[in-house]
Amino acid sequence: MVAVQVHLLLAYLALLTTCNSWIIDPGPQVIATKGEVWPKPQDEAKEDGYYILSPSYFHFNIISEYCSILQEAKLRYTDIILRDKRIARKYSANVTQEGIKTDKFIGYLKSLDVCLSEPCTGSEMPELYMDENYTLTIPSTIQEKPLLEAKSIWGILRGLETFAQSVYTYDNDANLYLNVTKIEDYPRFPHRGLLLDTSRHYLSVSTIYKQLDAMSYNKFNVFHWHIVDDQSFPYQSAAFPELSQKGAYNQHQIYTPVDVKSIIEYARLRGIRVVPEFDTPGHTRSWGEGIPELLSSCYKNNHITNQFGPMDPSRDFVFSFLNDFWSEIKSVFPDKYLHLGGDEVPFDCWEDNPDIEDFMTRLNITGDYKALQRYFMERLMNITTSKDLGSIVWEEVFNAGTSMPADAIVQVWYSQYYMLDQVTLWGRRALYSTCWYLDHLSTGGDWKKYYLCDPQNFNGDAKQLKLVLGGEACMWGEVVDSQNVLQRTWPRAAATAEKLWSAYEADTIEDAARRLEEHSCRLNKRGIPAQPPNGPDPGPQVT
Ligand code: CP6
Repeated sequence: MVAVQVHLLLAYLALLTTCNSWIIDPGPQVIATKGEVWPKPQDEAKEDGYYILSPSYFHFNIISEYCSILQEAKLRYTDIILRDKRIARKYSANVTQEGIKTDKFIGYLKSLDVCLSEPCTGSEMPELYMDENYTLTIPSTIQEKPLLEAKSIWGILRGLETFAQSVYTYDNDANLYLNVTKIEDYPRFPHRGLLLDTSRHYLSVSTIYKQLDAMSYNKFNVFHWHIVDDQSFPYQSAAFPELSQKGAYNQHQIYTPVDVKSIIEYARLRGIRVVPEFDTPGHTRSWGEGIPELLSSCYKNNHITNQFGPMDPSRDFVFSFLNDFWSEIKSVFPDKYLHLGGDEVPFDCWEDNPDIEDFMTRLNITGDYKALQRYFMERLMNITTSKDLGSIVWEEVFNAGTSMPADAIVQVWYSQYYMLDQVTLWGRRALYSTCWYLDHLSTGGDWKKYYLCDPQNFNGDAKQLKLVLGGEACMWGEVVDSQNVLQRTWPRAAATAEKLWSAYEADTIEDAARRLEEHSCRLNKRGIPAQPPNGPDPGPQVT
């Protein structure tokens, strides 16, 4: 008898020490949703009536001319659904038909008709302003056919993602459920980007693939590849192999032409543009390892030092190099737009350099380093424009008063909304990033801060607001590499994704928190190591 009591006491003590929730009130839980889509569709009507996906028969029924992008997508999404179905087979033996046949149960869903109404050649490239609209109808009777419909292949890709997300399961019952739904969906902004920096730390090609997977699960459509910077030059150039031979961290941490091609193709199949950034004239130290003549030499007390500053605008060689370099980039990267950088140009090495001083005297801009910065970017944009390339530049280029081609796009990363007002007042198209710096960490739930930002929250007129093309979440590479970049990006970047895709104020923070709980879990199931979005309770409200 005593022995039993001791036993019980020990068990009770063990509970006290291991189950903290018995002692501490865990507070309100964020309960995950079921089958809610992230980012939230523009127009969605859902009903309680539901189907169960027929475990062994479910398939996508493609109604279109042969389209390789669509065939590949069919395989991917069949796989995503089948992965859940394998679990379903394991468990569904325990579920009786009676158990699920309530009055809301409509029937078993054997297929989804996927109808691409305009021809697809298979060689389409995603581009700015591409058509991403689609409609998804899961009808309320078995007489009608479930249908995903779009004019363009990009709309079909977005719709397949929505369909896969709409399918849900319950614990201990892994049938695949799908509610009666009618969705008409399209993006709010045409440019929805994620910046990844592969210079401060190298990211493996497989990590970039994972990022592209995760981007497609969030309907992002631009991979802004900040490929080189001061710290390393991993891009292997065919015309200038010395750049990566000397400027990469080592000869394993490079992107070969085959790697680059594969990444562009992987992105294309997911409706994602690859916009590479070769940032000049600042942030170029690694270029100088291979080709030192590109950079301005720094001077101290009228003596040359072994330090280098930004690219040297006084040398014609620099521009003839850039002309050849950008010719190669145009042939490697198919997107119409390329990112020219132009941010954070430090003037100190320009200031003490006698050749640059002479040059500025000749240009009649003595002492005006902003004018020199303008000169560099204008000459660079003459080169890119002559190659019929569109230019994206950081906000400093606009601030310096640089003349830009009419189709240039200005990316605001430092200033608040008023800069969007300025840029668009001058009739320029703009991208916003200031509020979406993923390398700035704060305690759990910091996605809320991203969710409260909106790139049209400034007092512009309708014409100005239309010039805001969207924005980008920025994952700079100083403190991330292949080991942690996915965890740090997801699900935090999902907040940006929803702001850029969904309607203005599409959801409240509280409901978004529930939906993001489900979405993170979904990313985990699909092999993306997203971190917990909320912590154990909703946390303090962000103001
Ligand atoms: N690298 C480059 C960076 C940054 C920029 N350009 C940057 C600056 C400040 C912050 C975050 C990132 N690391 N090339 C500015 C666009 Cl807070």
